[in-house]
Amino acid sequence: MFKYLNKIIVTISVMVSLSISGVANANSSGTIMIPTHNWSSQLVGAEVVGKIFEMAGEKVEYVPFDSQTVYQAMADGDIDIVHEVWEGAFGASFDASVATGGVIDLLTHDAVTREEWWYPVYIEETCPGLPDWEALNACADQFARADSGGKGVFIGGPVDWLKHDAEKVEALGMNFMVKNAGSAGAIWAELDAAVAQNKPVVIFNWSPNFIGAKYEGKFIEFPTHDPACTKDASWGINPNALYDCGNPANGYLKTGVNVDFEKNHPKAFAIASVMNFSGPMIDKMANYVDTDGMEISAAADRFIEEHQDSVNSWLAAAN
Ligand code: TMO
Repeated sequence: MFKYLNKIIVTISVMVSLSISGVANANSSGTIMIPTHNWSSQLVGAEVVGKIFEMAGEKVEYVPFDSQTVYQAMADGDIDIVHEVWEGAFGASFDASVATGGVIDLLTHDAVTREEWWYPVYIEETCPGLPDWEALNACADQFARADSGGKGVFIGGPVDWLKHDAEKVEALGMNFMVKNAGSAGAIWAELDAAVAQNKPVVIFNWSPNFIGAKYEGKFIEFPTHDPACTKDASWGINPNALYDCGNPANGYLKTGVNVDFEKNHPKAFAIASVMNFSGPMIDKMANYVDTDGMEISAAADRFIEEHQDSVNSWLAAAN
């Protein structure tokens, strides 16, 4: 009997904590659930948002979450707010969650975003015609590796960013293969190693981000994005395939919230409605961690310190 007591206690406490988090969003005394993802600006921003909500008297909890499935979770009420909805990576999942009626498209940040293939500028010396994608493709062999069968290697992001790079390569008939990095840090490691040896490399990158301050580089120019490109195969230069285009070059960055967020957390809702991040703010969030080597929570404190006027104006919305 005693042998099982521990297990029973553990089981009961798991059930209790599950039911507590299960009702967390159902009333105004609940905890605000904020997801954390796998790139630095988001991790810092999540704690900036959380700390500001705490200043207004709310309770918050951070939950590591897949950056695609988080949208359904927000529609279901398990997540309250996603403060970095990048159009290129998450627009489709976000739109689907808004269409369920469970998510509100609350705010478009001032930050304008781009997510795309990117190279350090010295590559232009050996590969003429960049940043055009056909020029890149003509130089594919320069980007080949021992295990790539003669194809150029593109270092993509983690798979949950769902960039459709393999489909893009296929649709555009490029002589490239996609190697997905396991983390944002793994992309920067590939870039650092290549730059140190002056070797060709093409990686997934985005803006705003810290890396543009570290190395001079450019995004590859693919055929200009059009919403039809990802929905209608007949659109674009390949009449039989989706994704024969680049990502949006002037993408949005949005905040989305659960449909009951206003009812459950009116103060946090009021703050989130005006908490607008600029491009340089997102740059800084990434930079504190990726350049300065700060811990996430300390970086969030520093952001708040260095943006006291903005933070105060956001907090004022709760009063
Ligand atoms: C989703 N991201 C900003 C890493 O491209």
